[in-house]
Amino acid sequence: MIRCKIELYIMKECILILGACGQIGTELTQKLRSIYGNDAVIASDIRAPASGISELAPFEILDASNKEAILKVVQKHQVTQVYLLAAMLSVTAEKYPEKAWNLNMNSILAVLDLAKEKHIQKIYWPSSIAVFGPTTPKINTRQKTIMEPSTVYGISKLAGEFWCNYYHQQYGVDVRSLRYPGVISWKTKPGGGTTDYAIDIYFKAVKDRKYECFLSKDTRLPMMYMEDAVNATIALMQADKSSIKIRSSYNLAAFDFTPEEISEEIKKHLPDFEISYQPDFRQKIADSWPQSIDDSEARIDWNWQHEFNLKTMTKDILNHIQKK
Ligand code: AKB
Repeated sequence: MIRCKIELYIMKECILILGACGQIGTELTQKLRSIYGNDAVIASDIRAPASGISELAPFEILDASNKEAILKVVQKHQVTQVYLLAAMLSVTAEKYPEKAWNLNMNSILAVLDLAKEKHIQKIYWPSSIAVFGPTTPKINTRQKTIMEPSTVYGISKLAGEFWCNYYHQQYGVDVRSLRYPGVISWKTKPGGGTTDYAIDIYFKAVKDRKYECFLSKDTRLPMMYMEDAVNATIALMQADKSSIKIRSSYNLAAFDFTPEEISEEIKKHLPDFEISYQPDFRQKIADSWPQSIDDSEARIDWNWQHEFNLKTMTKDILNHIQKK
């Protein structure tokens, strides 16, 4: 009788986060470390965090668009998965179109190539509602619809989505992506986004009891609390490969509101809060995006469910900022 000895090698996951000091990167790193352990999640960014490297250790200084530098870190730590969060957002990208295009495109192409060359096994890359444009139907915007983005950021995200799908079809790369709406957080502030007003408003409400909004009072945009965005990201990455039917990027939604509606919600906690409106160039960007998103594919394919709404999010954020 021939005896076959089957040895099972269980590969330990090691995750590299590119852009770990940013708004989403900070909270995603914390959550992934609570799941996989500190040493299994390597944080990285173009520069050291303001609070000092030791707090984020293990930490690497890394340019997300430099493929060779990423490869060195991948090999050093035997990285299996990469979460690429480094990007230039909508407002900053309009100011520096070339820089934005280079960062947003070179980083995703570098990581896709590393997966094609079998250095890494899985990639997470965020897209955005910015892939839609002025000609897209605005209410309950579907997964597949007219997509003619009018911003540099949106063009780079839509091109990135096509590249993700291409690398999956041609080379079997396991890349997963979500089209984030405006993500609202209180731990780390974002920089250079159009939806950032919905974060600043809470800080100004607590500190000054007034806020001047750069969007008009009836500008409705899709939004989500950070906790839900982080949970969605990890759920997508942990989902069985066979359940991921969309390899460009999934629509993702929780709720939507206008500046007037968020200010009314804040007033329930801080009755003397006042808002005024001074729309600027960012209004045009906001006007080009959907007002609400249909994310039924994400809910069906990998059971996405959000938890927070405007009311519960506002209560939670104000509690945290007031304690801070
Ligand atoms: C931005 O406002 O640029 C981002 C986004 C919607 O992707 N928050």
